[in-house]
Amino acid sequence: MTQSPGLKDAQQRVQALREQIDYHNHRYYVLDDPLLPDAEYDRLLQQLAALERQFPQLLTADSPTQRVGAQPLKEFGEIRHQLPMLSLDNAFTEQDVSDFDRRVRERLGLTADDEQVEYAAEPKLDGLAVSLLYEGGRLLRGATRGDGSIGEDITQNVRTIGCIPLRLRGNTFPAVLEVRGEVYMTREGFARLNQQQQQHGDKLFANPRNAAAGSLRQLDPQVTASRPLMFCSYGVGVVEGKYLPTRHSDWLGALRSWGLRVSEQAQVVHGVRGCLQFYHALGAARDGLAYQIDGAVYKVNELALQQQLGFVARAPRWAIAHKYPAQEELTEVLDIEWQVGRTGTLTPVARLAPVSVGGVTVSNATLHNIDEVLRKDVRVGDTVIVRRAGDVIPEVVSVIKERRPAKVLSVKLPVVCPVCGSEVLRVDGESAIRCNAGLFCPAQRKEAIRHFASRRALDIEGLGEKLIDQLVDEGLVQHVDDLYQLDIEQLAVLQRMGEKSAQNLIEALGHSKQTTLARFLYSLGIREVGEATARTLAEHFGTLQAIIEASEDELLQVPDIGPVSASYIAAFFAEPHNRQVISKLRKAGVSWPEEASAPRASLPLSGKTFVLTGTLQSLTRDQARERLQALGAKVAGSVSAKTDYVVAGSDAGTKLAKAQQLGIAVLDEAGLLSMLDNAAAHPPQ
Ligand code: 9MJ
Repeated sequence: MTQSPGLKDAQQRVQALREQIDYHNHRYYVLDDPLLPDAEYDRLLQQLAALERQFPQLLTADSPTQRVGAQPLKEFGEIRHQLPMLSLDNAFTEQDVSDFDRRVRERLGLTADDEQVEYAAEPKLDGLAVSLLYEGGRLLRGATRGDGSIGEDITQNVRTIGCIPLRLRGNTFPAVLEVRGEVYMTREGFARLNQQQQQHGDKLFANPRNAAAGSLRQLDPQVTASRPLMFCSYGVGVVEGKYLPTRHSDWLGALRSWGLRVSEQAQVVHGVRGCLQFYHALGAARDGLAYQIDGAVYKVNELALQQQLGFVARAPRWAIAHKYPAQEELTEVLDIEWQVGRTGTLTPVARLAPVSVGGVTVSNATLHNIDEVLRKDVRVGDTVIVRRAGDVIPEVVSVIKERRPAKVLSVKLPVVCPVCGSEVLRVDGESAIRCNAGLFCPAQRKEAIRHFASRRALDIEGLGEKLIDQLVDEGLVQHVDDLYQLDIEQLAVLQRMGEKSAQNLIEALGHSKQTTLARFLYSLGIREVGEATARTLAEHFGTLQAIIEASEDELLQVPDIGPVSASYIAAFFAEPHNRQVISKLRKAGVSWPEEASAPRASLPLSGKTFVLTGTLQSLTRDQARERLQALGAKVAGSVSAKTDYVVAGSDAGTKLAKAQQLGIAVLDEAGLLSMLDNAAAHPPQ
């Protein structure tokens, strides 16, 4: 708002803004369900900061504008933990877990076979244990675990972590509450951070745990603020209050209700069997989690029983960490080869002496690209650390230089394509070496066919790598459209192909012809067009013809398509050869249901509902409504849970109050104008 409010107005506005910001912060960080675009959130913060500058008497330490701002420290102060911060004993085998459970039951006198202990089972996050002290719901202090008795005062750093509330939500929290949990970094955050570090020529972090530790122990809170840290609570320390939960699992629910993040995987289980089931299910889900975990934790759920069990030395008797096998191992590099990918990129691959990593035998690992090979200086004969993380291809992490035999040669970079012998090019500014022979290069042709047939593309069952090798090597298939010209006689004479498999493949080819536009686009293997982009293109344009005819400018209007993808897409369809392949595929019967209706969501504000209230300075309400509607928005008369934004001019009344109550985004006039300008300039989200 542009008019200058009095102190009383400002006070109300400041409070309302803080509530809104806290609300949206909570949706973003704790519920993983953000409601506002980042730019909108930033605008709210800026409005608040402006008011606080104008009325400094309204500034408080728990204002969301006050997360960063403290001066760098010379050193961290010490904090003595009132209750020791315990660590956990480890279990490595099922037997260890069963022994733990037996000890628990013996101590509790639950010796009958049918007397099972109730456990709270949780993932064990791989980060740093941190204690947060709240008094009257306000964050007062943050501390590292240190040696369990004395930790470091990292208050100003924990304040910068977005998912740690500066104020607890609601009014049921205890007067004094020490929350304990883990500060960690997601895999994605870690990858992004390392990318930035590399760009700035700064040191790379070896893993998310080290990155989290390094980021948290910064004397300058500005640095911590720039790092993607997260916090997940898993327990409490000192608590003073009434009506407190009596089970660990209920504490987790309470912490969540007060606005703290807790694990979504946490579960109540019964007995050893329940624990092991949890361990295996979590193990199966592990690679798909956004963050690294190194085990499961089982805690006796009843707090009264925990008390009875007590602790020994540094670890409680009522909990144990059940570790997963290591995901990193040492092995020897037998050779380094270069593989040619679908787009001609040469990828260095280390052939390794087979080694079991986390239960899977690894004999190849990627070295990513030429820069990585040079940076890590991996050589044939070296002993290296290999890591298997998730579904991703195992990678060489680093070389143990001390174990390098004498006289090993550094890697020779390829000058010709190992498959077709064409010269390779290194594109300036990129770390890729590329064979530019395109579909002349059998490796690229094979990869293109493999991609076309893959499950998420045309899903041609039975058309595997070996078969594609034969089809290309025998000259039966050059381009993907040739697949649909194959007949049983041609196929049946190939190795490992009887009449029956040939018949099956022909049938699978037949089935594959019924597809969707999105799958078809994805199957073409256009650079930068993954599944999501293919889907977006299909939804936006509706027909293949419209995509083929789209100019680069039109492509740029599509959400998530940037200049690079737009130019690849346009170039792909401009190439007569590609158009020919497409037309042959269609002639062979490849088809999909054409979108009957007009393309969906074609306007930037489609699907968004606005409510206008109060007086605007620079345009009338009717004008505002027309501009919103022209961009696809719906403008409603009253505020409800379906409202996305309330636009509040001056003298806004009950509608504004209702919006704030429902946690609906409120735009002032400047916010509306900038949203209209943005929407007009940008495609829909
Ligand atoms: C981790 N690291 O995820 C505990 N932890 O409980 C979980 N650590 C813990 N619990 C008591 N989930 C001491 C440490």
